[in-house]
Amino acid sequence: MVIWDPQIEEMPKADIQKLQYRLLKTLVYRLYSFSPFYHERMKQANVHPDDITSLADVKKLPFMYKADLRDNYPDRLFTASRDDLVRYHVSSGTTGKPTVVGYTAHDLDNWTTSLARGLVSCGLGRSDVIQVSYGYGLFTGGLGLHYGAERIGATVLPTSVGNTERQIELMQDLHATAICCTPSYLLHMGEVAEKMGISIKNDTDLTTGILGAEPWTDVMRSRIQEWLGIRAYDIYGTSELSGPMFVECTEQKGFHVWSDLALVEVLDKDTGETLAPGERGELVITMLQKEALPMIRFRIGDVSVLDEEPCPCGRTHPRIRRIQGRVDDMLIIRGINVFPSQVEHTLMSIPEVGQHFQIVVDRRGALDDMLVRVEISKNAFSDKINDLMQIRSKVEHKLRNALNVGVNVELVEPGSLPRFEGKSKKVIDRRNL
Ligand code: DLL
Repeated sequence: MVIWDPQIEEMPKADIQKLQYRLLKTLVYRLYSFSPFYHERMKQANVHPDDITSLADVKKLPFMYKADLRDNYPDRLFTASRDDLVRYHVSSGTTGKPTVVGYTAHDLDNWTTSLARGLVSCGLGRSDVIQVSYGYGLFTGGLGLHYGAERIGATVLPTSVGNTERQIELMQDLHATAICCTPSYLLHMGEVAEKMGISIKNDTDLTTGILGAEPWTDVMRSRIQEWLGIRAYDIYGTSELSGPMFVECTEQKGFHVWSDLALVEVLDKDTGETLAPGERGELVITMLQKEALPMIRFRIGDVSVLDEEPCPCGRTHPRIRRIQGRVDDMLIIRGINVFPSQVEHTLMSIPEVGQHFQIVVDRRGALDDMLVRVEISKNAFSDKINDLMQIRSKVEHKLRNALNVGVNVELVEPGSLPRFEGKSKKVIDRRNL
């Protein structure tokens, strides 16, 4: 079995924990001494770096939330100087403001290393042609996997998203053996290929899919594997951690969390208590080596289970199982994070829009489709079709700009959407994942 970096990946558990403790201690001292934000947070939580005397003491440290990044937009949480930054990525925040992530050269190197390990762990190497069909724009998926794939010596085909027919032609002509994209985009590709008279299973060299950035299930995996004739591996990460970081190994039973880079805890979302391996709870991650945007006890909002059982692949780093849901209401539409609060924020800034709206998410073919039904305000209500069309395109345009994903808008009469006495149900998700 090929392992990218055996010294780290097969390190005995006791040594990993010593290394983690050393890295945590250094990180906490650095942030307490040099970052006003972390200094203040630690003071409020009544914890001093000297109080961290074992790895378990990580529990004493305060949590961080996505809202901290929003409140410090764009870069007030950065702990590297502008001169040391070499890259930005941007992802959706919980309201109008996006989340900006900065990287030093060392951060990019560690991110690339984590993906190199992950790609090797699912069997890829120098002889592979890896088609990267995640977005390269401000999203982390494209460039992250691009550099990871180059690091292992594979040949990269950087197709990014869209232009699906051309993607399929290139996949065939350049003999791509692996594809990195969202599971729903791969399903869409499969359908488009069939319309072109091409079977991905029989007419291409594709053997491997590195699929993630959105929730999917093992049942979906079986279907994809059978239909497209590939092995499909889950890949997980978030912008705040750098981007995609963890890929399943050939066992296909969860992601190894590289412990020299990340310390993972699973907590009860309500009490904040640490749960034992095997118990389901909210993932909390501390990035042990990040320079530009360190994250301490970041409450990602994803639900999973920590698996400390030895893995037959030989890697000693713990695994987290497939992501089982969110603790908040974040939706993922074609791989892009969308918070209902962002939709509300945008709609409420448009005077022609009333108080009520509803989000309906569906699957059209293999792709997500988002419809926002919007009550028009009484003042703006008109029976002239032209006026209504103008308002509709204004709302669509504003939502597309704010969310980075195309949305259909349906204007409805004032008073026509359901009203609720208790919690309102603003989202109807009809996707059956
Ligand atoms: O989605 C990074 C990424 C790129 C992961 C390419 C995998 C492949 P964000 O846009 O910040 O980053 O979104 C992160 O997406 O908190 C999860 O809720 C969800 N997510 C990501 N991967 C998975 C997955 C990228 N494999 C948010 N399964 C995370 C379920 C996933 N949810």
